[in-house]
Amino acid sequence: MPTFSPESIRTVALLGQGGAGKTTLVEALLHRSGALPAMGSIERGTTVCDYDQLEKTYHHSLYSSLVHITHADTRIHIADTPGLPDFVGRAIGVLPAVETAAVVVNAANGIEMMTVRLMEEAKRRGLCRMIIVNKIDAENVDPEALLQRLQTSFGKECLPINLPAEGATRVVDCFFNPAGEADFSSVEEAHRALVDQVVEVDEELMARYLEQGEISPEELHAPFEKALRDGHLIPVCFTSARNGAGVRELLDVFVRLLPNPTEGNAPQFLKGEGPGAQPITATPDPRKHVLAHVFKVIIDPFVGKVGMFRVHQGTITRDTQLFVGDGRKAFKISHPYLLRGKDFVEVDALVPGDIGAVAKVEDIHFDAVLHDSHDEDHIHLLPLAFPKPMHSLAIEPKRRGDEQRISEALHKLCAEDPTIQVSHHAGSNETVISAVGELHMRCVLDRMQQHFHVEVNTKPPRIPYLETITARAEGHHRHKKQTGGAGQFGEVYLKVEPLPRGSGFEFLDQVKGGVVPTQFIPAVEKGVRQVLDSGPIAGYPVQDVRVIVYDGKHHPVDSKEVAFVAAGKRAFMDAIAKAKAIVLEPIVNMEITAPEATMGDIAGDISSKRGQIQGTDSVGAGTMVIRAQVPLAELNNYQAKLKSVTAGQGSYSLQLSHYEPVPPNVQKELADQYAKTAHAEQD
Ligand SMILES: Nc1nc2c(ncn2[C@@H]2O[C@H](COP(=O)(O)OP(=O)(O)OP(=O)(O)O)[C@@H](O)[C@H]2O)c(=O)[nH]1
Ligand SMILES: [Mg+2]
Repeated sequence: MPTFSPESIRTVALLGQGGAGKTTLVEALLHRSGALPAMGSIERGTTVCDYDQLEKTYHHSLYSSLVHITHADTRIHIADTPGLPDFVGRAIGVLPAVETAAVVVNAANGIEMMTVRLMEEAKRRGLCRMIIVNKIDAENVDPEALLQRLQTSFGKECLPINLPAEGATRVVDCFFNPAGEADFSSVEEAHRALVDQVVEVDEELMARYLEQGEISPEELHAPFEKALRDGHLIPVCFTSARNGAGVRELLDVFVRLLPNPTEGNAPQFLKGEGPGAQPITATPDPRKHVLAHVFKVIIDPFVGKVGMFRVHQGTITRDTQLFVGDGRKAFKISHPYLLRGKDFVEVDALVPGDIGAVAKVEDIHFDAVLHDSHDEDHIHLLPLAFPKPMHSLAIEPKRRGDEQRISEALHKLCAEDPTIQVSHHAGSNETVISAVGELHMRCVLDRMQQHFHVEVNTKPPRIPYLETITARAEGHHRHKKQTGGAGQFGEVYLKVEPLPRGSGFEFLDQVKGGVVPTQFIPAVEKGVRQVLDSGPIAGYPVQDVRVIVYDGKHHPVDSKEVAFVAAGKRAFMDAIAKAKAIVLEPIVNMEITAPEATMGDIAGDISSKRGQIQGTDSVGAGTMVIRAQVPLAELNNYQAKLKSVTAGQGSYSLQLSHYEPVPPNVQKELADQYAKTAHAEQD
């Protein structure tokens, strides 16, 4: 396979709402370019990109996947991404690998939640953006109205490069050779609107345009790229992946109008950590040092670890030695690959703009920078904004003895997917998996079973309640033991006081005259701390308490550490029992994004969950954001609830805000449960 120069490479990510037709469009593009004799289909599970068994089961892409197409002597790398909200992290993950984000809109459904979200994300990342309106062949579509809505939502910069024609069986070009009849609007007008918009970025060209009335497409090339880079132009193309309308034209647009790696907005790398980090820009020059970024890792049970990376600088060949991040041990790329769905295609060299893969390199991890010189370490990419996983389940092995294998499987899954988190809660001895949503969670569990052959039982995780006190109180204990020879003696008087919320724990020594000798004070503190893990009401950790030891007694022979640990513990238990303890619950900040029409139902539901609405904002395209504070304990299964209220169009994020006392009835319930389990343990 020939090596292309960076100038003859294009990189595009297809993004957008689930079901918009991205995966099918990749089939159509592959077929049109001659790379596939016949198109596969989602329904039969035969597409190049959705090759995973779970993708075939769900009829949706769950992972991003890559193909490369040669068209008009140009190599086009295309990343197909998942459009379901749970997997948005995997779509966002590929953004650092491409110059252009092509957001695919379903002509039948119009602008949807993920359309808005991904348009925003691509803009934040500084990518060139274009919109592909797909499914123009479908029933009841109105591409004219949709084009207007795109302009209202994303700006007048959204201008058509072509328009549907002959009842959406083909498209007519409005840029290169504007001639012919479109199904709506005028080709001539669309052409003029494009040129008007493009010349605005170049004053000299604009003057000439006003004088001559026309500018050739060649002269428009450089200002076109600038307009894309500046977000001054968002080209719109129309396609039907099903009947092939606009597919060849889309390949032409990719080749002739999209930026090559030297024309796009280069991604921002940083050298060094923290606030002192210096921005550096990679130069897409094949002769310089290698700089590549790993944007995806998969752990295949057969092939092992596969890292997918984008080359930003330098050339990678069979002999290239590369370092992973700040690692000191180089590895040799013995086989540089391109990917085509699940297939590896070996190539001689990868140059800036190429998206390649390497297998069986253990040190490779997600977001790693690969380079070939010690001068290039401590380089990383500006971090991506991944959704925080908030859907949690506690797991335990179905089969005893599987603990180790489960832990290994989880470790691998986390290495692949930055939106999965695993934590272990010592208090409840629970292993908790957090995923972005219910479907994401189901896929994680399915994958554990299919690829790693481990099965788990799941249950909702315990809510991390806390306990605290609301009144001052005094406590006392005399520990005295006389068994045979040496005795044990220690006596402690202490006070407890409530502290402001979030202060934690304080321990003060105000003993006068050495009645409790200084060397035993740490023992008293140790005893007190033993109680902190398990509060008096329901066994949750105790917080925001000050303990002051002010008096006591010792014995010259029998006083020893154990005696004061025991006395401190008992004295603290005595005090806390009188200090009007309460249970605190975590309150989270919640941000719900959903269609405007569902806002009433959502707000009502939040109020019924003891939540407080703090504000709402419109984010355009009929979409609103509600901000609220809600007790975490009320949000079990919220994903399912929101899904039913919004017909799958809503999404939400959570963040811990603060702790508040639980209502008395909840406290009683927790106390009763605790009493029951404590009883059960005693029996
Ligand atoms: N009528 C019509 N149907 C299409 C077209 N393109 C795709 N479809 C159908 O739409 C459905 C969804 O297509 P996909 O290609 O899976 O959509 P996607 O954008 O990849 O969806 P996710 O992977 O979930 O993000 C499938 O049933 C396709 O056959 C089109 O141009 N016209
Ligand atoms: Mg897909």
